[in-house]
Amino acid sequence: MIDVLANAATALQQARHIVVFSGAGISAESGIPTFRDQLTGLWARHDPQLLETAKAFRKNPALVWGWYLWRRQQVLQAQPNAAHRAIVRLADSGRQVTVITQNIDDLHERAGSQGVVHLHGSLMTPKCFACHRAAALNSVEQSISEEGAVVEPPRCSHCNGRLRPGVVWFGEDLPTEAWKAAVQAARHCDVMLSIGTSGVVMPAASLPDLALAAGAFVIHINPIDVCMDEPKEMMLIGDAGHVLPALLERALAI
Ligand code: BV8
Ligand code: ZN
Repeated sequence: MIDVLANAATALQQARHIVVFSGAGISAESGIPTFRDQLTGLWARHDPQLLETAKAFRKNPALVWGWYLWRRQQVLQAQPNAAHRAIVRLADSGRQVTVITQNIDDLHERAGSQGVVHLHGSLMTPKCFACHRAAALNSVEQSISEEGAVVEPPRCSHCNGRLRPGVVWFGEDLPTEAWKAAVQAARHCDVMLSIGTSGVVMPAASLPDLALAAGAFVIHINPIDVCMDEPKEMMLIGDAGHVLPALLERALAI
């Protein structure tokens, strides 16, 4: 029986540059629902096409704004978990760690991670739908009673356009600098820890392939097997909040 944890620990020990690539699964243990989990997943209750596209916002801005206000409120009530904190310890171990996330929550930052690359934007950076200028965060001090409530988006102080969440919707390009930094890091890392992602949404899901093509090890952490069984791929089955601290303990005694 191959001790995958031992092999993963060895790869991590010898790594100088580590990329952490995270998805919704890393925030699941903080109480933030993922997208695809059958019952609890956001998409079990909502059609992303009706809420996560510019077309949806044009059609019903109050429904979409309410949806993101509800998600922001959930994130503000949540705390980083053991997986977010383990990544900070890894960076403190003197290795170069680049955190690339698909998540729009700020739990990596609240755990203490620096320079987090947000491929799909953030709930904390609203902007104007018309002039694209960033809006002051305090311009969205609205509370929302329950999921699905509609809330009229505030107006832009520059052009009076409607404010929108600073996230990347389907059909929208990723932020250029963020994508360039992510590709660069994936191509130059020794190990990529791919944590809590189903690997469906593009182009983000192509990053582990880029790392493998550049000769890096890719270590997946997920309760379900998402491995493509490439030679330098390893699959650690389990919850990130348990597996990642165990891996760091084994690899670096931290
Ligand atoms: C674009 C922000 C250029 C908003 C998001 C090529 C092929 C096919 C389709 C396309 C393609 N290229 C482009 C597309 C279209 C589209 C796409 O990929 N569609 C998919 C559905 C097929 N991509 C785009 O539109 C992208 N833009 O390509 O622009 C362009 C322009 C015009 C025309 C063409 C191209 C923009 C995509 C970004 C969309 N915005 N988020 C918001 O959040 O509301 S995507 C959003 O969904 C997340 O950010 C994330 O990326 C994705 C969800 O995936 P995961 O994070 O992986 O979450 P999921 O629930 O799926 O999985 C969770 C995993 O965790 C599971 O495996 C589970 O087992 C695991 N887990 C659970 N608990 C734990 C755990 N793991 C560890 N521990 C636990 N405790
Ligand atoms: Zn504006």
